[in-house]
Amino acid sequence: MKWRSRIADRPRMKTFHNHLHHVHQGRQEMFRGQMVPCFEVPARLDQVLARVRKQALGPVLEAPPRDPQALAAVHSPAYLQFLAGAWAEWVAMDPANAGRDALPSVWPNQGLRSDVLPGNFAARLGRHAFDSGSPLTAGTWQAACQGAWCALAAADTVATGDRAAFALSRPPGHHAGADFFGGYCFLNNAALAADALRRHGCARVAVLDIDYHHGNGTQAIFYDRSDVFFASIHGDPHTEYPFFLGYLDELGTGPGEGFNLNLPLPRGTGYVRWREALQLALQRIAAFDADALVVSLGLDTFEGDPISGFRLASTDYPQVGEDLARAGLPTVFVFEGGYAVDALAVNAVNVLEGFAQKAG
Ligand code: OKP
Ligand code: ZN
Repeated sequence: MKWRSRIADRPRMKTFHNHLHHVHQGRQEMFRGQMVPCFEVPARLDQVLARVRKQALGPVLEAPPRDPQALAAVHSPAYLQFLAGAWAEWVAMDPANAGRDALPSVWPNQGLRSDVLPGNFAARLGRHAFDSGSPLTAGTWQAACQGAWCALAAADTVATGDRAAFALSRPPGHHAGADFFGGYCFLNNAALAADALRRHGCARVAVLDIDYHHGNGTQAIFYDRSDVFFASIHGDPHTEYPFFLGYLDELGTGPGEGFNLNLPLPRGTGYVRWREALQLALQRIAAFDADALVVSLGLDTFEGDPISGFRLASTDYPQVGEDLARAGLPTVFVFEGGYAVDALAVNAVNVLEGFAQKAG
């Protein structure tokens, strides 16, 4: 009966999945002057969840809802108030808006004032956004909140003794800042998890963002803090979204100086060079002496990703998980990007299985 004990010994990781994710479903995003179908689709999560179950990664759970006040740990009250009521305001402007998503068209940049908050809804939509590619829909607030509860549940689980947990949610979170959305992200799940680990008593928490795109929201949230170290490996913002943050010389500010690490790599980078960056980031996390790790797990580093430019193969991802496990830290995985829907589930679960096997 050797096989039986082997199954029983199989390392297991809890997955908290966002069971309400499908109520957020953007219709179209602005791309090169046209409206195109959204890349960030519900099938992404459905596929990953099915594979988590198929591979028996571990228990699949829903997260208990919480008071939205919990989101104020990383988001501003004004932003949360705006997001909670945005859909109702959008429809109140014109009943026909119920059949359209809200997208901003004006922003307080280039010397315009962001310290005033106009009454006009379109103006406030732009004030709290940084791109026109992130549709705000009827279910966005509800889905984003439930995603945040998944991240917080995963953090709680890890803080109370589990070696690792997986927050499987969409919309993603790492582009969302204290008071803005963008890059398909509304609430910063990874930042909420990191902050929760701090509150649970971890003195130092590292966030490692391995999504193809720089986690500008997470960086901004922790930029002046020395208790959360942020490291990101991503497409060089000279050519890659989000363009206006993610450069090597962004080191943190004030007490946070020295606690931010950006490792931009050129479009076209393959696994060998990418892994060197991963090793460097993990060395810095070890030097920081982190007590816990949050991984912003984007799988858009995959060679087949339709909107990204690295060249990792499906067979590389188990070793990514092994390398992460070697850091030896309690680890919360937070799902971010990855748009090659057919390969996404294999790639995501490959990382988690590589981790689980190495972590034992
Ligand atoms: C979110 B996450 C494609 C243009 C890029 C924004 C990409 C957001 C990526 N039409 N739009 O980091 O995976
Ligand atoms: Zn991404």
